[in-house]
Amino acid sequence: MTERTLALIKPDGVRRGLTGEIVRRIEAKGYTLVRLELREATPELLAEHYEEHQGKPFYEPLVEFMLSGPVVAMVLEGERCIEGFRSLAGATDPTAAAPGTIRGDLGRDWGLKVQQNLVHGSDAPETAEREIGIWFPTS
Ligand code: DAT
Ligand code: MG
Repeated sequence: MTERTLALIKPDGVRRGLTGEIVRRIEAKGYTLVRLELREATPELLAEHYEEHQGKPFYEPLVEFMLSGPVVAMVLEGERCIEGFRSLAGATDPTAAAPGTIRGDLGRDWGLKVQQNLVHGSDAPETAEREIGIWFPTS
């Protein structure tokens, strides 16, 4: 089934000049870029985006990190692209993420926990719809 997902290049990816490499991998996989924008997140937007993580010990540092620079927000489209982009991204911890994945090939632990893991991808159809609405309310 054709579906849409929200993908983000986090501030570490933009800062390290990996935007092109990450977008290249998405396009090489065959997903369509429906939206792509360089954006500054806000505390309000991130509170909604990371609603499920509010109250967890890593929540505040995560939000602070996500506010540390611009992010690239994208809407991708394709058959099973929610699962497919998560697979391209790799496991949450970039040190443990498999080689061949974005996090596994391009990320590692920089001494600031696993939050610097380059990308975000929605994890289910309901989450994707919710997150696309948060980042692209006009779509
Ligand atoms: P994912 O981004 O793989 O969907 P998640 O939704 O569980 O992972 O967590 C959201 C982000 O929060 C994740 O990309 C990095 C950060 N994070 C998760 N678990 C963490 C932890 N134990 N310590 C520090 N940061 C964490
Ligand atoms: Mg998640």
